[in-house]
Amino acid sequence: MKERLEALRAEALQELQQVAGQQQLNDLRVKYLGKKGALTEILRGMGGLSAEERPIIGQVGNEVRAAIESVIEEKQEAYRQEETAARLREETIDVTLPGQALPAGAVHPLNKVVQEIEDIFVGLGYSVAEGPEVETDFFNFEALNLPKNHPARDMQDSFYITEDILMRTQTSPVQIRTMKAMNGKSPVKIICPGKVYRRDDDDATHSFQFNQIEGLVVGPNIRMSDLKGTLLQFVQLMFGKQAQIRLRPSFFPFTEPSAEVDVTCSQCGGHGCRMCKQTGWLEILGCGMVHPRVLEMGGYDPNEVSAFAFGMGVERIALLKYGIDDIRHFYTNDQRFLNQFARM
Ligand code: 2U9
Repeated sequence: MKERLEALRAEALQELQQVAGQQQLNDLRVKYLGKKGALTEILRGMGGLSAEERPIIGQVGNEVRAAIESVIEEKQEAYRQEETAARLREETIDVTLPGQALPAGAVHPLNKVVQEIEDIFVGLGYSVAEGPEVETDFFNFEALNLPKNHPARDMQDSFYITEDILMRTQTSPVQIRTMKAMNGKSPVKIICPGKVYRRDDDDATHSFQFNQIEGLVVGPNIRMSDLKGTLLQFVQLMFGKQAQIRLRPSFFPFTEPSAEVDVTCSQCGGHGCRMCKQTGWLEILGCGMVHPRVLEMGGYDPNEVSAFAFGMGVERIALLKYGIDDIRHFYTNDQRFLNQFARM
């Protein structure tokens, strides 16, 4: 039996030396080491051996199995390495080939201006607050001291959805909502960016839908001088250190006193030109001290706190900043217009 085992080893190793391919290697594994293979077949005859012979033949059997297994494993490993090398050769990428240029998108100039204004006010310690574009009569008008018969509430001026629900005409309802949510706590220091809707005929300076940013600061001893200092700071960060402002008395139902704010004309530096109609000034926003009735409506005691507010149209700021003459450029998405802002 020992001779048969040794002969089997020699035959197997000989055949394995000439193996060609994984499939054949597998077949040889089955042929020699499988359940019905040659080795099992020989060892099955061990039942007829004496007690002394059995362990000796058993050991030879194990040695033969180990020798065949070791060569099979060696061959298997060589095939694996060959396969990996072939895959690496096949999947090699030439990193020096030129890439495919994809057209890059860019932030829309209006959103750019919004981001810039937000950055300035966040730098001054403000938070950004947002709210719904579909509003109730209470938040859009009533709470802002625009009672039922006020001319600004004319059906002709706003987009009404029902008698009590409309598209907001300004972002001020967000400030009212924020004040109410604060439950009389101060300070409040927010800016509210967003789209607003008015029934205007579209032209170079008007649109039925446009973007606003309003600001509100509530706290003890908030004064007009705080408002003016804040706006000067904003204007100089937005238009440059040389920019100056002036406040002209005005009227809004939600602020008292109220003012309109002009900035020195960036075109002529304040000397007078066509753009500023020879005045040296350009109007950029409205502002004022929040009306005591509005403070009450927001849940504050006007004897304990005061507040300032301001509001600006983003399109107008963008027109002035970039010297554009028609806001309709912002809405028509002409690539030749938009591309000018792509890398600004
Ligand atoms: C609350 C109290 C007061 C916001 C203000 C203006 C003045 C203003 C216009 C600028 C150009 C609107 O886009 S525009 O047409 N806005 O002049 N807005 S004060 O006053 C508020 C807001 C909220 C609670």
